[in-house]
Amino acid sequence: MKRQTLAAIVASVFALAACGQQAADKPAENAASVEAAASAASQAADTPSSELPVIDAVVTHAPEVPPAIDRDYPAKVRVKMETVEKTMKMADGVDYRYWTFDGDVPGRMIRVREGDTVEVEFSNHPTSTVPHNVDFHAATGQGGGAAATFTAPGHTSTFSFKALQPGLYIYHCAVAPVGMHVANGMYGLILVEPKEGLPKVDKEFYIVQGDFYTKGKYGEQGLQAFDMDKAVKEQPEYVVFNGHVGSIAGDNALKAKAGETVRMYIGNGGPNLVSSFHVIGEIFDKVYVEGGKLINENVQSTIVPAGGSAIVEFKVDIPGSYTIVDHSLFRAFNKGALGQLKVEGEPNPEIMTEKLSDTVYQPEGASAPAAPASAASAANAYE
Ligand SMILES: [Cu+2]
Repeated sequence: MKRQTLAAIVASVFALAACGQQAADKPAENAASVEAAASAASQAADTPSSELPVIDAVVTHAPEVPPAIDRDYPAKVRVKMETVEKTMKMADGVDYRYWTFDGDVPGRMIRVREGDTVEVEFSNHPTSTVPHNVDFHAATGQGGGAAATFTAPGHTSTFSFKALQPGLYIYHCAVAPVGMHVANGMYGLILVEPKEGLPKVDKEFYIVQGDFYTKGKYGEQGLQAFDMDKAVKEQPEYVVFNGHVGSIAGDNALKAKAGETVRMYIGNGGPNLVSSFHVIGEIFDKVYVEGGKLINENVQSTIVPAGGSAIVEFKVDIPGSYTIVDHSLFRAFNKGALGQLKVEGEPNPEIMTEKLSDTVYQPEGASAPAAPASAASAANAYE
C-alpha cells in the first residue's frame, strides 16, 4: 500500500467517525458507520510492514524523553543502536568499565506507537570485547529479538518486530552471562504509546534505576572491576538512577515550575533489586502500574520490578526541592539512589507553611532540655 492509500484510509476513518458523531440520533446508521470505521482502522493496522511509511525514530539520552507521537497511522520506525564498552564515572573519584547501549546508562529512550513496526539496526562497536544483543520486552516472539540481534564486535545485525501492545517496556542485553551484561549497564526503555496517545503533560523525564557490583566498597577510589560474587549474592555497592551517582541531583537535578504536571517514565534495569520508587513530598496523582494499562491514583511509593517499569504522574503544587529515592532508604542515602526535582514558583502556605514557631517543650516534671543544636540538622536530613 502506498503512502497516499494509507492516508486515504486514515482520512476515511476520521470522516466515518465524524459522520458517526453527527448521526447520533440515527442509531442504525451510526452503528453502521462505526463498524465501517473500525473495519477501515483494522485494515490500516493490518498493512504489511513493507508498505508502511518509513520514519527514523527520535531517541534521547536520559533524562530527556522523545516527543509525543503525533501520527494516527502505523509506520515502520527505524532505530539505530550501538553497543559500546566505555569507562565512565560511577561517583566522584570512582570509575567503572560500563557496557552500554549508545554510550550511556540507560540506553536511549525509544518512543513508538502501538501497531508500529520497529526496525532495529544493531551495531556492536569494533572495540567491544564480547558479543552483545538486545531483548525488547515490548516485542512478542522468542527472546524479544535476542537471537536475531546477537552481534559480534565490529558487526551490524538487523531485525524488526511489531509493537503489538502499548506500555512502557525495558530493553536489555541478553548475552550470557546475562546478569553481568545487565549489571554493567545494558538496559533502557521503549515506550509504546497507545493508538489514542497519552494525555498531555508539561514535563516528561526518563529515569532508570540499576544496581552495580564493584570490587571496592562504595566510594572506594579508582577504576573498579565488576564483582561476580557480590552480584550473585545480590549485595550491590551502588544503587543509582541513570547509571551514576548524582546523575539527576545537584547541578543535574530535574526542573519544573509550580503548577506544572510532571510525568516520569521509570524503569528498573536491575539486575537484582526491586525498587520502591518514591518522591519525597509528593503524591503520585496517577501511576500506570508496572507500565501497563492499569491506573492507580494517589500513590505514595510504587514498586518497579527488576526488568519492569512504571509511569508516574503528578502536579507540582508548590516550590521546593523534592528528593527522588528508592525508599529502601539505605540504597538512597548510602548507595546513591537519590535524585532531585527542583520546583520554582510562588509558595502557597495554604498547602504547606514554613516552620511557624520553635519553642521550648517541657513536659510536666521534666527538666529543661539542652540547647536545640541538632534541630536544624534534623530538619535538613532530606535535603
Ligand atoms: Cu551485552
